[in-house]
Amino acid sequence: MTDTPVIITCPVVGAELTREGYPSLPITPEEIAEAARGAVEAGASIIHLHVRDEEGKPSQRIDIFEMVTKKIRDRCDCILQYSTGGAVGTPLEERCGPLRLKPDMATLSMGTMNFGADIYENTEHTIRTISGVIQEHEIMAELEIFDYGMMEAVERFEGKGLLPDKYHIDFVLGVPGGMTGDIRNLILLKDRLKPGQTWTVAGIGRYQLPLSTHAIAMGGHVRIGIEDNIYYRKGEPASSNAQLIERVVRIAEEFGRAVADVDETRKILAL
Ligand code: KMH
Ligand code: ZN
Repeated sequence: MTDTPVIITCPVVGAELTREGYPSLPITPEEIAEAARGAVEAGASIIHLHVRDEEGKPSQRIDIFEMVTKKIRDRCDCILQYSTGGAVGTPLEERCGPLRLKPDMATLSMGTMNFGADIYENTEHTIRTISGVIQEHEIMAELEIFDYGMMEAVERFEGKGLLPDKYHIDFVLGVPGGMTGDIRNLILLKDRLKPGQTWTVAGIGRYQLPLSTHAIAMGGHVRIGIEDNIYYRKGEPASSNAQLIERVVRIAEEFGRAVADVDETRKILAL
């Protein structure tokens, strides 16, 4: 067991959820910033950020990212990780747009996949382009791995010199179309990592709790929040991002791992 503090990343809103599906979904800049503040108070040091437009629709508009960033920065100290995935079907140029605001981190999905009934498109051109913009703005990349082939793609792209020199890895398990959150999948993926590579696991839906627990036990880090899972337990919606985080903090304590603050997170990720 490692005694490295656990980094908690919180995806506070995501792009897929609606108020119909989750009535207390944070949507306005004010609500998203408040949700981020609550998540940071509960133990998150990284906020994975999507934003919504005036109609509550997922958006990659730069002005909204700027406004939400300011509101979060006014409320709390955290590492901001912008989504470059956006929503399924967001044009590539829009996906890259907010990166000109130079967030601390940004996501980079490593391949195309079925995403429920849709297609989440990340062609070689998409990956090259987003990776290029991330490097141009000297942003720390988080590679999003939804399937085993994407782990192999990391090596392929790296071999061609197309990835940033250093990056963090996030295994996103349980999206219909990608790998499930079966623990054996996490073990398989982790075994493929280079020595010393930092990693997080994001369990979707019912996989969130078991995968978070295993990541803590296996020396990894945890992504936990409403974008990935709206339930605290079967049939009981989570009251907030913070409620989900508080449970992970308690589990980490039981395993003897502290929760990383922002400075510790920067050190662990060499940000
Ligand atoms: N909304 C998904 C289609 C990311 O943030 O980089 C993509 C996503 C990944 O959420
Ligand atoms: Zn996301």
